[in-house]
Amino acid sequence: SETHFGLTGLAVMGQNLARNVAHKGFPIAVHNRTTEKTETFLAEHGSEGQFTGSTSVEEFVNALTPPRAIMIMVKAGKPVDDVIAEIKPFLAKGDLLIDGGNSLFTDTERRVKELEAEGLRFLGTGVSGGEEGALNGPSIMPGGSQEAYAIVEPIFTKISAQVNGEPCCTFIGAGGAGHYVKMVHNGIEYADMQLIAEAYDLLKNGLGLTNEELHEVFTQWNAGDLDSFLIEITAQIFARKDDDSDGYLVDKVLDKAAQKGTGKWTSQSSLDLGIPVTAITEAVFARCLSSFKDQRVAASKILPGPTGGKIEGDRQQFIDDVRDALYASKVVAYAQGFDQMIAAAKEHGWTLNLGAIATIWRGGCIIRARFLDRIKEAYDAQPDLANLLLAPYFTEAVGNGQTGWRRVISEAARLGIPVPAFSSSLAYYDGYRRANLPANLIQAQRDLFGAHTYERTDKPGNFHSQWVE
Ligand code: NBP
Repeated sequence: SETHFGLTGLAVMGQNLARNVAHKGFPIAVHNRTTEKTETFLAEHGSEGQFTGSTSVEEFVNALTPPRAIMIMVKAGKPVDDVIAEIKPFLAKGDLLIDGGNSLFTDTERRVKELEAEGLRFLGTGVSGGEEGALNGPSIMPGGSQEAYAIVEPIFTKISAQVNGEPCCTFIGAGGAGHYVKMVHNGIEYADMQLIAEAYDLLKNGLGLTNEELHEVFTQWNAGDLDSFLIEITAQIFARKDDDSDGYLVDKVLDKAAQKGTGKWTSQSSLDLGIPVTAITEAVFARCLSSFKDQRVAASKILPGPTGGKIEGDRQQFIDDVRDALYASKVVAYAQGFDQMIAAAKEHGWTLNLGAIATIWRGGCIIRARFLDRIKEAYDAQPDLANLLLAPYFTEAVGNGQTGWRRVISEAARLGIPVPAFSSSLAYYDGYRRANLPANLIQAQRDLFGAHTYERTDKPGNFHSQWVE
């Protein structure tokens, strides 16, 4: 049968997506800059479906019957522009290019405009789920034009993860909306991981739990409201013994967290929009601080503070408190991420369906979690919800958890255990629920030193005062 779909860039993600497409019965042409990779791929997986290999870009494009849909799975940034430039001369009007990498949304906005001006189509598509998701069903976030999406909808909705018979793929919005939403997804992933790491630190270094006990605690948490992929794999990590010693593997892993930039982009964009996205940003900074290993080792011998203290009192109570702190902070992290998407949609003229976004994050992706059903329900009930914290379910959940949340943060401060994401989430919560903040003083200061003027609580207008006689 005719082949309309092609994929170039056969690294881990590209290989697995190509196999996924073939497994679902769609014929597919494949290509990679380094030809040996294509050959190895076909030798290993060629029998899994209907593949056409190629040794040049021209041969690759010509293996496809128009309207062509070509997925690009190369490193984000300049490689994407290079690949587009190489493919373009062989395309016909109406052909579709799909960038499935983690591209910066502003690059995607530019590419959509440039290609559409030349009569071509472009979809900037977020793909989440790592290599396992790519093979067995990722969460897919396509953005660009609806008619471009219609061309690949039958393939994308088949290869994506399915939850309760619904595909984890939906058209996100115009221009760079798909990559924007994928970026926020990754930012939330950073926050989720940091919150789990803080819970781990408290339970390990505050309470003295062993890896076996941590495995038990996370396994139990995964059976409740916290049920999610990240909690599940965390439980698994604590059970893994080291191959080269009689200890556990997690204790042998160097405590320097790496990052590829999507968390940083989320924070940068939130600052541009003026939306407080504190949990994600603290998570990015926590990774930065972790990378200064040598400085931290040196400072640990110089800077005073409480060390080695332990949590006193009821152990199970503290474990439950940490669970509540984790859940409440997670709600705040998601509330902030969704707030950011609302602001970005306004800024860029996208129409985002937040309930649908929560729906496609329920499966396939790294932040998949039971809790996303609650988010979907919140937006279904109230599409113009100002903040997720105001949805009755979340108001109640955070309200019920706040006593433990506060206890955990006080204990962390007492023992000198850093919990930046827990505590900034609580600070956001307490700031957001305050009718009055001390910003009156800031306005007074600004007016005093810079004549920036201020508004009054008792009458309209802008005022300037001579503060000091
Ligand atoms: P990489 O991001 O490591 O990219 C490697 C691929 O890019 C190879 O096929 C390589 O070809 C090709 N490439 C490069 Br680099 N420069 C090129 C150029 N100038 N022209 C043509 N091809 C070029 O692969 P990945 O980890 O599979 O990720 C692909 C995309 O998916 C990235 O944007 C990534 O951020 C995103 N993503 C990854 C994951 C994950 O779990 N890894 C998850 C979600 C999204 P070569 O073989 O000839 O060097």
